[in-house]
Amino acid sequence: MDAPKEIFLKDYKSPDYYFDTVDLRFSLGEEKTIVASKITVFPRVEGSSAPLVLDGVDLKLISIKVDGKELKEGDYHLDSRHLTLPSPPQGKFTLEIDTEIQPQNNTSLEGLYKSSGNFCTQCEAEGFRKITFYQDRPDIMAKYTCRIEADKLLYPVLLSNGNLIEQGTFEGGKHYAVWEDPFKKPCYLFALVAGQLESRDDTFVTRSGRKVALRIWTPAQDVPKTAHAMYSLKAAMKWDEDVFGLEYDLDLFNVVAVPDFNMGAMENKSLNIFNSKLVLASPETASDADYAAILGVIGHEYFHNWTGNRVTCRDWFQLSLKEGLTVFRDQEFSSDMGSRTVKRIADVSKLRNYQFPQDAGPMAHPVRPHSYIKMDNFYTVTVYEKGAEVVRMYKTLLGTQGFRKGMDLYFKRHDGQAVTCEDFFAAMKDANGVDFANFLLWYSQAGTPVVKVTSSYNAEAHTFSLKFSQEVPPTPGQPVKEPMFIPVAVGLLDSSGKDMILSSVYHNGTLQSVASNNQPVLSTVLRVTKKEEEFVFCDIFERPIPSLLRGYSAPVRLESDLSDSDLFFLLAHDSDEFNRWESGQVLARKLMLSLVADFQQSKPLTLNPKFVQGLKSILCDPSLDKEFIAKAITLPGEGEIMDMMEVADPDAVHAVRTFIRKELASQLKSEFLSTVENNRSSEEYVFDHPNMSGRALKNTALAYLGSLEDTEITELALHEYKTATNMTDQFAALSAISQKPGKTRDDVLADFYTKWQHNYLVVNKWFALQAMSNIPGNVENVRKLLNHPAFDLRNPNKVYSLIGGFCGSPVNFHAKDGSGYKFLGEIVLQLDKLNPQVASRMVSAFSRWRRFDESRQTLAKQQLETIMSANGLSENVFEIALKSLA
Ligand code: 0A1
Ligand code: ZN
Repeated sequence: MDAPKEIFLKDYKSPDYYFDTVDLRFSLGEEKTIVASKITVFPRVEGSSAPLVLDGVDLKLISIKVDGKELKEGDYHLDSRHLTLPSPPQGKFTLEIDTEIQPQNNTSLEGLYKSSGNFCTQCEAEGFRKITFYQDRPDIMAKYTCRIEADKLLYPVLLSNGNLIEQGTFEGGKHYAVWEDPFKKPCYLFALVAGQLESRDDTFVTRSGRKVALRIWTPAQDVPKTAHAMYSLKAAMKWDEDVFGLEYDLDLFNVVAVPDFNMGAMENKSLNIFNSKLVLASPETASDADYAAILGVIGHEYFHNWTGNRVTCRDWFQLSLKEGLTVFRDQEFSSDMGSRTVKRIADVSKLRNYQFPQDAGPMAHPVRPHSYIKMDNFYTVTVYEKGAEVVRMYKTLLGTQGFRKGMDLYFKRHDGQAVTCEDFFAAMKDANGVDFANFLLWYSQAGTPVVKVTSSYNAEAHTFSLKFSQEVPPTPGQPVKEPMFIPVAVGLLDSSGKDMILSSVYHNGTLQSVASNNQPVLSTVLRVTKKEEEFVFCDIFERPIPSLLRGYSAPVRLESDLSDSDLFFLLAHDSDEFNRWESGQVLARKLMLSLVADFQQSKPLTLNPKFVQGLKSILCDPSLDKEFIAKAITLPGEGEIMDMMEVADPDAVHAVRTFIRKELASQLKSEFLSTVENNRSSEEYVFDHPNMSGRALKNTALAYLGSLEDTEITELALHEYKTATNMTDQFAALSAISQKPGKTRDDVLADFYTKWQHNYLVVNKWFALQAMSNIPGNVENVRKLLNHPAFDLRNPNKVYSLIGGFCGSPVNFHAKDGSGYKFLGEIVLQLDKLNPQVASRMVSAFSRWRRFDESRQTLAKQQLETIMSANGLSENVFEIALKSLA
C-alpha cells in the first residue's frame, strides 16, 4: 500500500477537464462483470494540454481508446489508484474504456457488489472508482445513460437512474435495459440494481400535475412490509412541496431495499438504495422507533433530490452543505408529522450523546473539515447533526419566512451546480439583507462552545441583566479559537410561571426594541457574538426566572447560575416545552454527578426527595403529552455523565444510574404500575403520535419496574411479553425481563429467538439486546454469539448490533481487566480485511481512551498500537487509530 495521503481543503483546484456525457454498458456475470464506458471530455480552459488523471481502484483495464483509436501501453500510465493520459488531445474528445470487475468478491460494499444474490451499487463518497476509471469527484457533473445486460432468470429486474428508454431480450436467456438520466449528476449519485425483486407500486401527483410512479423494490416475501415506507415517501413528497415549494422532477422514483449496506441509505438520483432495516416494517416485526426512523430516512433521501442532487457539493469538504441541510429538513419533516418537542428532545439527545464526545476527542473536526485521509471517515455526527444545528440557527435568526427566502435564492442561483458552504451562507445573507458577523466560524471551528450566563435583577431600575461569556475549547490542530455567533433564545418567567412581555433590551450601549408588529413578544433571540457580553432587559417589574437557550437555539454547553429551585420552577412552568425537559435534565445531571462523587468516596447513596417528587409530579400530570413524560422521566445516559467528569469512571456512573433507577422504581412503584395498566396498546397497531406516546410511557414505566428484584414485577413483564400484539411492546417487555440474569431471562430470550429466527432484522434486535447487557462478564456471551449461526461478520447490520451494541455498554466494554478492549481489537482486525468502512466505525469506540484512568488507558492504547502495527491495514482504520493515538 502507498503511504496514506492527507487531502486538504486549501489545496482544492478546479479540474482540468470536465465530462459532458457518460455512456455506461454493464455486462453482469457470475465470474466477471465487464464495464464499458464512453465519455465525452472537454478541457476547462480551451487549448489546455494538462494530463487527464482518472481514479480507479481494484479494476482490470481491458482497453482504452481516444476518439476511437486504441491506446497502446506507453500512451498512458497505470498504477494502483490512477490511470493517467499524459497528453490527451486538445479540445473535446471521446474516451472509451473497458474494465473488468468482480462484484461477487467485493465485501467492502462500495462500488458494485452483490447482496443476497442481487447486484447493487454504493458510490458515495469514492466508490465509483471501483466500477470504472473516472474523475471521481463531485464537481464533475455529466449526463448519463446506462445499459445493463444480464441473465434474465437470475436478474429479471434491471434498474438505473432516470427513465427506462429501451429494453429487450436475447436468445440464450439474457436481457437488457437502457436507462437515461436527463439531469447532470456527479458520479457518486450513479446507481445500478439487478436482481430478483418485486415492487410495491403507487403514484404521486405533484402540485403542478406531474404523475410520478413510485416503486419500492424488495424480495417478493418482503413487499407486504413496505407499506409504511410508501406512506412515508408520499408524505415527504407532499411536505417538500408545502414547506419549501420543491417538486419532484422525473416521472419515476425507485427505492430498493438491500440487506447488506454500510450506512442507512443512499440518495442516488431517482434510484434510492436503502439498508432494508430502514424500509421493511410490520407491526409485529418493527418497533415504533423503527417506524419513526423509516419515516425520517425515507424523507431524508427524498429531500436530497434538491439538497444534494440538483444542487450538489463542489468537493467532499462541503459534505455538510448537503447533509447538514438535509438532516435539518428531515428533522423538520418528522416534527411536523409527530410531536415537535419530542423530536427536538430526541435530536438534542443524539447531539449530546454522540456529537459532543466527538467534538471533545481526538477526532474533533469542524462541520467543514480541513483535511481527511479517507472521506468515508467524515460521514460523522459532526457533519450531519452539528451541521443540521448550524442550518437551524439560520432559521432561528431569520425566521421561517426569511429562511425560506434564503432557500429560494439558493436554488435560483445554484440549480445544476456543485457549490460550497459559503454559497449557502451568501444566499441566506443576500436574500435577507442581514449582517451575519462571524457566523461562518461555525463551519471552520471545531469544539463545542461553552457559554456561561449570570443574571441579576435591579429592583429599582426594573432591569434584568444577562451576562454571557463564551469559550471554545482547543481541539486537534486548533489550539486558539475566536468567539462565535451564538443565537440565544430567551424568555422570562414571572412568579406565577407565565412569560413576561418583553419590550426592550440594552445592548452595546443602545436600546433595542424587541416588539414586532405590535404583537406582545414573549421570547427573543439574543445575538451573542463576543467573548463577554451583557444584555439588559428593561421594564421588568419583578425578579424573573430566565428560560435560556429555548428550543436549544445553538449547539453549545450552557452553564447558568440558575439554582435548583429555579430549575424545578422551570420544569413545572416553562412555556417552552423543550426547556421544561432540559431543566429536569440539568437537575438530573447535577444529582448524578454528586452521587458519583459520593460513590467514589464510598459514601452511602441517598436520593434527594425533591427529585423524586419532581419526577412524580411530571409522571402523574394528565395535562402533559405522554411521550414528553417518557422523555422527562428518563435519566441522562451514562455516556453523557462520563463526559462531564475529569476522569470518566464507568463503574461509578453505572452504579449511580442503577441506584437512582431502582430507588425511583421502588418509591414510585404504584405510580409506575398504574402507568403500565392505563396505557396498554389497543389491539390494532397504529403509528401515530397518540398511540406511540402511550406505548412510550408504558414501556418507560415497565423498564423502571424491571430494575426491581420483585417476583410480582417479573410476572407482570412476562404477562406483557406474552400478550404483546406488536414488536414495540414485545421487545420492551423482553428488555425489562433481561435486566436481571437468571432462568427467566434465558428462557424468554430463547423463546424470542425461536419465534423470530427467520426474520434477520428481528434477530438483530436480539443480538443487540444481549450485547448491550450490563451483566458482569458479558464479553464471554458476546464472543459466543459471534459463532451463532445467525451471525455474519460480513453483514454490517449484524456487526452494528452485536459489536456496536457491546461497545455501547460502558461497564463491559470498559471492563477493568481489558477484556472488552481485547475483544474489540481482535474484531477490528478481522473486519478490516472484509469491510474497512465498518471496521473503521468500530475502531472509533477506542478513540476516547484518554478520558479513562491510567490502567484502562494502558489497556486501550495497547490495542490501538496492535491495530496500527498490523499488516495491510486499511486507510480507513489507519486514520482513526492514528488520530486516536496522536
Ligand atoms: N448520503 C447518504 C449517506 C451515505 C454515505 C456514504 C455511504 O457509503 C459510504 C452510504 C450512504 C445519506 O446521507 O443518506
Ligand atoms: Zn444524507
